[in-house]
Amino acid sequence: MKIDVVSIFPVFFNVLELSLLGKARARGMLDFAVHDLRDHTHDKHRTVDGTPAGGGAGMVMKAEPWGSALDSLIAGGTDPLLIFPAPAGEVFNQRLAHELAAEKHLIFGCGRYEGIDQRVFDEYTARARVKLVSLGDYVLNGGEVATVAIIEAVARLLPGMVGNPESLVEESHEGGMLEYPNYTQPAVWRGREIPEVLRSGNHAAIAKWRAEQRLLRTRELRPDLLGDAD
Ligand code: 6GU
Repeated sequence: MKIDVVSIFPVFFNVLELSLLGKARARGMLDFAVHDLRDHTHDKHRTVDGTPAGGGAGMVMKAEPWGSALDSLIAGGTDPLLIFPAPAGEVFNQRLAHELAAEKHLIFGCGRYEGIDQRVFDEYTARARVKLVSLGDYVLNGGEVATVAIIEAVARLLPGMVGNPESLVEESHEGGMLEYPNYTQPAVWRGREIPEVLRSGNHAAIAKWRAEQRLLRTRELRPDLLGDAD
């Protein structure tokens, strides 16, 4: 998979080297690049923003640097998906993470200030596939944090990224439920025992217990996931 990010804070993405991403790149599963939006300006001050047309508070990101940056990235004929993180977007979840993991080329456009000139969305919606994605119902200062979160969630789903692919199947939010509780040695810690069934060696009983626990936990902590909000 190829991932390009356009941002005015390229160093923001250095954290990705620490997590799974460094591994993915080293293994050649991910071609990841960050591009500084200011490299697509031509004035002395490398201006990326302007005052809002019609007046109002804050600043709006100018269309020209975005046009220059995105033109160069979509030029390769890779049928990329352009993702603009924004509070107005579709709320990100595990289903969408799987959807994005099936793409060949993702381009993230990280907006700052009050947003990007609307004509940028209009232009690229006409020329490419565009998706607005939100992390949740709260406001961040820009798309960078959201992009880091989305890339981490997507990259770990790429084939060969986790040692044991079964751990992907059983984790929280797969199959629309939370994960069952996990334990490891010692058998007793501060008087608290590992549930008997997990030490029984009875694999059918363990699978049954875990399935029950997933349902109980989901009902208790996230009933909305079950769609019956009880
Ligand atoms: Cl993706 N961007 C911004 N700026 N704020 C957000 C968000 C994204 N998701 C939640 N809040």
